[in-house]
Amino acid sequence: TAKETARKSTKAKSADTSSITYSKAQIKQSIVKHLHSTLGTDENKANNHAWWKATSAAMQELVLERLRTTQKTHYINDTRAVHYFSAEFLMGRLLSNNMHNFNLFETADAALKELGVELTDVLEEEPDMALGNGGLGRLAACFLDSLATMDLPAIGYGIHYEHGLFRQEIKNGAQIERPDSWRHYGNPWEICRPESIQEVPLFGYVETKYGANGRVKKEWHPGNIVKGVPWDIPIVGYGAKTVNVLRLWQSESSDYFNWDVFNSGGYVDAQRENIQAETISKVLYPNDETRAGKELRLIQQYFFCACSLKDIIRRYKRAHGDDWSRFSEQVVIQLNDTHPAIAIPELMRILVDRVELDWDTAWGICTKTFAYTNHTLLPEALERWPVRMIEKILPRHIEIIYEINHRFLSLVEKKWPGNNVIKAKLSIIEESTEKMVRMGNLSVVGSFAVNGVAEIHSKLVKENLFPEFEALWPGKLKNVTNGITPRRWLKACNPLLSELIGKKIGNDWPSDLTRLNKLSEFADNTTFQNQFMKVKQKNKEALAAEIKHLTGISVDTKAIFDIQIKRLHEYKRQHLNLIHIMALYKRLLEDPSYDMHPRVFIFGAKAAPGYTLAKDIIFAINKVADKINNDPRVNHIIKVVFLPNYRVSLAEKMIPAADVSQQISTAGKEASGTGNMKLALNGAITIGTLDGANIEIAEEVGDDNIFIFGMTVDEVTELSKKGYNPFDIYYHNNEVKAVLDWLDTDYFTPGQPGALSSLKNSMLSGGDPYMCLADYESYSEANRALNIAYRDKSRWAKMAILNTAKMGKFTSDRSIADYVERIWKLTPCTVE
Ligand code: CBF
Repeated sequence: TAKETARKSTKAKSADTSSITYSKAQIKQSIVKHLHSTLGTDENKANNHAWWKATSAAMQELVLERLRTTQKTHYINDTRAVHYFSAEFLMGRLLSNNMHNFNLFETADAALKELGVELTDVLEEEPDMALGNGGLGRLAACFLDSLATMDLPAIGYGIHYEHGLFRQEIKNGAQIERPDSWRHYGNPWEICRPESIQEVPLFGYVETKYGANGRVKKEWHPGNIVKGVPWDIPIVGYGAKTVNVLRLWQSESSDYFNWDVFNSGGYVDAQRENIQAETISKVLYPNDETRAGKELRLIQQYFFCACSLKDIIRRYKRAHGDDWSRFSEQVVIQLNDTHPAIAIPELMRILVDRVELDWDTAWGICTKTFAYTNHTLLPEALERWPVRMIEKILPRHIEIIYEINHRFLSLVEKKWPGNNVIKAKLSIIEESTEKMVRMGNLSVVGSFAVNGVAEIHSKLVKENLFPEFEALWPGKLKNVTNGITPRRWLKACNPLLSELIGKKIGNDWPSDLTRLNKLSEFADNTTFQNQFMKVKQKNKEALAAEIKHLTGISVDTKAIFDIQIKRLHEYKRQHLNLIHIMALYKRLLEDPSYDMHPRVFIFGAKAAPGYTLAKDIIFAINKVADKINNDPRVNHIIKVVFLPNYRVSLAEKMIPAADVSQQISTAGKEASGTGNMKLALNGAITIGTLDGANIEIAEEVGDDNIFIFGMTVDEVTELSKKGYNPFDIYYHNNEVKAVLDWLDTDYFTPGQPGALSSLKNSMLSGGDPYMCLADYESYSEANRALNIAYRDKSRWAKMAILNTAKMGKFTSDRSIADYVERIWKLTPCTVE
């Protein structure tokens, strides 16, 4: 089974980590050496940043040695490899992760101590590599960790954004975006590989030529050529045997620099082209779940796909020359969402125009090479590009897309003769006022497998999004439930809990998470319950200190720490959480003896800069927080905290301290979620809807250990069909009415009545598209039940332990084992 594959391929490794013998003295010596000869400073002058760089350089020395052996082994064995194409990789920090994976964390800690330096301070110096928006990018990062851990030959391909996701500041309650400069002062992990630079054509026109044999030949004359410079980030697996690579492309102007303009004195004009080329990898589009629809975004997508394909082909040809028959045996390309879908026509272009294979052979290779993961059903996230835009930027690709579509529609005609409705629905080209290319349809047609990311989501992909594709190609649509790496999301981020678990059940769990299940045996044991909750308490104290440091707010660590961390989006319903907090506030004002355990509501979320309502919700959370936190009538019972600049490294501090995990999306909208898994793994109890992976979490932990509320997917569909009117609830539920009306006053925004009205409007006249009000009553009930459960210390401890114990399924090692078994058909390659 998939689980066994995961276990087998990682089993040896957990024992092997101990074989990495690198002493404290050696680490110390290496750090000092780098301080001196890499950074040109010394122990007396070095600040924490310099220590971070020197320590990273010392680690990188080990990493590169393993990288070399890995690459050599893969080359000698001519391994089949997965190539993970993703516009986003949300890596976070690497030093602590690499130390853990080398099993050198404690040794390095001791070495630095002897040098008079605190490792925890040094780790704080590392900027997050925030080359992603949220779940999709972080999933890619977890997958890279698991692939290396499981000794699977893999390479991640993406964009070397100069600026990752913006840094969020909060000014007077509102989000302000500041540029992120993750490599401003140099990044010790990346290696530039100028020897593997690629050139990428853009714009121009296509010439049709007729060969002597009557064969039509297409020649693309690009109007512009940019250079793709690869930067490699080594990816260290747990146990540090396999070190794979994440290759990120940076754009530069090509050598076709405009020398004529330059020589005739137009120095500045000649630079313009440089700047345009460099713009391609300048910045990550900060949208989660919405298409950007911008020319530059399409160019970014094509840019990294074209570079990556050339890179793959170069490597393939080194081993197989011009024998293309084995290409799809050696190469599998996973498309992380439709963002890299343009790789499909690009590979066709290479095979047909350059290699001169006939169409059918080329298409055969393509459709055995690509696989596609769908991450969302939200219509606004399904990419469609105007035909005219593709025509302009990629004139040859649009011809190829039309040809793919033409051949595909003949297949549809065979299956459903004369059915133009189905044809219009399945067509890759959408015949709207402005013709569009549907990247989802292109991805399904051009791939041999398509998967959703949780059981319910995959079911909906099959039944609602692509039902005809399922009929056309039964079995092509699959499920692979997401997962998270337990190395980062438990071992490294929660050392106290990891230690406790280790003492109780041994230290094999990071490479076989199902072993956590052994903790269930101790769920009723009072001593273990106390130990478990003591760790939670310590983690809460650490977070409380961080909250104080970041916001100045003091919180009671005996209160329930209730956490909602994720991108700000209406479907995730942070505003449902907020109106419920307001209702609690109101209950307390009206009845000071209202029975509730003190609770700190903690949020972390970035809103896309152009998403006004999302920013309004952040503003509202902060304004309500100001009022409640400063109201002596209630602030010993409720506190509300919005932690600015939510990112991977902040998540690592928040997650271990959570008592409650808010996973409250409208059923059917959250494809999977992965924060839900991280929080539960660290012993937080979920209050959530039956959406995405929450359903599978509920199955694992059992109904007694989760607070499920709200409508199911079917009930949501039913209600939409019937016609949902939020005013029905507004007029029948006094609490809902009072809270929404409160938003119209200036109670939370003194002197500015109406400053929070957009929230009320969205939930009333705006039609409440995500049905907050419909789920309100049930949410409020679930919160009551949660409050009662928390009062019973032993019951809560048992629930928390069982949440940790039952998370085995959600390791990304299991997800990867599923991909291997159901899609990639890879074999592990041990690196000696
Ligand atoms: O599959 C990973 C995650 O991807 C998203 O973040 C996405 O960008 N579409 C989804 O919203 C998450 O549900 C999912 O866990």
